[in-house]
Amino acid sequence: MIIIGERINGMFKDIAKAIRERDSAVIQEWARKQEQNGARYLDINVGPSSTEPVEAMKWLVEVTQEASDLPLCLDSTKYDAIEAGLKVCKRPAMINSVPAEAAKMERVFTMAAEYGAEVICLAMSAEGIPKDAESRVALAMELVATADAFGVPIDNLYIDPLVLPCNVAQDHGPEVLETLRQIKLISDPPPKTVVGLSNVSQGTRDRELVNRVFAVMAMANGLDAAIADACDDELMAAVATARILLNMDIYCDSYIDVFKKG
Ligand code: THG
Repeated sequence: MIIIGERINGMFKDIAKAIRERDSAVIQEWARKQEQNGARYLDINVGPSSTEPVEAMKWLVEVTQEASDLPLCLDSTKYDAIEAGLKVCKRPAMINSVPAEAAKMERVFTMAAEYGAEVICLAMSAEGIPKDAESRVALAMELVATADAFGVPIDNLYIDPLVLPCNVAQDHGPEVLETLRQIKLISDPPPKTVVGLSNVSQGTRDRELVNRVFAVMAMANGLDAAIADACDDELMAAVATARILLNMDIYCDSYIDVFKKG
């Protein structure tokens, strides 16, 4: 499974402060730490409180790239900020994200085609996030068809069924897992899948345990990628172990070390 390091996000107080003070050292330390621990992409999100999201995104991308060669996952609902980030990305990036809404799909898929970017597609519409798997899959199909019409190849798409905190939306858990399974049946080749893993444990006790257990359940249902805490060693070990048990890697005594080195 591909880990997209979640930590460079203004939702975290230290990152919000670093963005305000333009303190590149804090950002670059998190970039290096996540890469060393096995992240394959870095999520870049200026956070909900940024007063200048376009400038902040550009700065975050630039300073992150000074510390790491990993591809970036530009995470914002403000498409001007995403575009500012794409303009300064040295490597093809991932756009995070677009819902199944016509005007937003046009804006995002046009950018994705122009910049050769991958796209995270959210199984939600203007009406919100549906509960049942069938409705989530129907939205995924709409996103896949629209991406194709704008010239974005299916290999560049990640469907996100949208994970909600289990303490307020417990009944969504099985629907998310079923969505992951069914996405693999909608086309050949199918799109990839991704979740925001830490959402599942927001407001719960022993968050790391909740995250780890959900990660392996989602992997058993075909999950390809997760925006997650790459610095949680136990999570990374659980993911490496699940890859062995799902026959995705060859078993050997040093498999966890091998996974960490990428
Ligand atoms: N799907 C997609 N993108 C996403 C999400 C998703 N991006 C953002 C988010 N969800 C994934 N990233 C995080 C990052 C942090 C947390 C959860 C998800 C988190 N933060 C602490 C909290 O809210 O309790 C912050 C507190 C602190 O300062 O320590 O849990 O689903 N496509």
